[in-house]
Amino acid sequence: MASARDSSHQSDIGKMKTEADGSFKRAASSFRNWIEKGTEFAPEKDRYHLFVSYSCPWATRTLITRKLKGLEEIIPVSAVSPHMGEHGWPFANVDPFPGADVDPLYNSSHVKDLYFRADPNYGGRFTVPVLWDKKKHTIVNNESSEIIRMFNTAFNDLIPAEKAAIDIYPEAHRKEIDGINEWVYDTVNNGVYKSGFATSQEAYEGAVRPLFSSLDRLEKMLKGKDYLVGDILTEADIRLFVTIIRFDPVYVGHFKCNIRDIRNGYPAIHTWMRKLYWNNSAFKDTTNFEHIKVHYYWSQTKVNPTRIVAVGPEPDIKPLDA
Ligand SMILES: N[C@@H](CCC(=O)N[C@@H](CS)C(=O)NCC(=O)O)C(=O)O
Repeated sequence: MASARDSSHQSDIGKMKTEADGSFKRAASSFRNWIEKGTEFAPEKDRYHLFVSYSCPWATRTLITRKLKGLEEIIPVSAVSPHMGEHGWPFANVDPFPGADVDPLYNSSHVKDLYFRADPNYGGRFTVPVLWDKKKHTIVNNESSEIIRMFNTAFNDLIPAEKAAIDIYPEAHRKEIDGINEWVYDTVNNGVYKSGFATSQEAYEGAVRPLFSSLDRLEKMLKGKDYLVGDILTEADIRLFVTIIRFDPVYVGHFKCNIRDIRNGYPAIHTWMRKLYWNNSAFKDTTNFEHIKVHYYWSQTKVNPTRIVAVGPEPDIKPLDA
């Protein structure tokens, strides 16, 4: 169900404007419903569907949490092609790509078709992740930080006890997690985008320097530690991991985040990242370097007009004993 009106300013990243000072500001997500017992969005098996891109760090937060919590059977997933073009994210029926899927619900061509199905007057960007309700034929939520909180608790009655017991946002650590999330979001997760999408020298330096100050701070925090908060895996690790795993393959070159790289410049962050990746399939199986690299280098033509995909670094991630 495509809209008749021209929505290219919403879907084409090439038409996206930066602020007058050359800085990039991320728009807030617009579907913010909550899956909760006793509400119109009740937790049910096979009622919800998750649409993602493997390339997208925000979407990958939801993939990692879905797998950690053992929600694969409860919430099926479909992945788009990494070629985000003038119509936004395409499904495999219009842009076949290894690892990309078709939309099994409506055979949509693009993610934007889902947004217009949910709201014909939708005026925002057509972002992933999208958590879709098959019963109401609408978007439940398109904000990854909220989707992972729902995955953490809402379906606990429907999964095995050992999966229900996994808590990535434990009560006792919430204040600390919230505190870390705040500056990691602003300077690291979004900091790489602010650096890469900047269209003035000042805006770029205003993003890249705080980014590396935060990496320096994280390096100290992770020295000799497997996790950021306490000695357990929390959403703070998940939210940081998705940016760090993309750092050397994409952000160093494509987004000019090159004061240092992770593998040579940050031994503690590097070890933390490799342990999560190599020791936990929720991280490894949801990381697709091909989708990651092709998406950024191909789609963001303002940053990389030739669409040439950089070949390095080799390997994408080093082994644990390197
Ligand atoms: N706040 C959102 C951000 C999601 C987001 O920006 N996703 C990007 C891909 S990494 C996207 O789909 N962009 C499409 C566009 O802006 O056209 C979340 O965390 O879920």
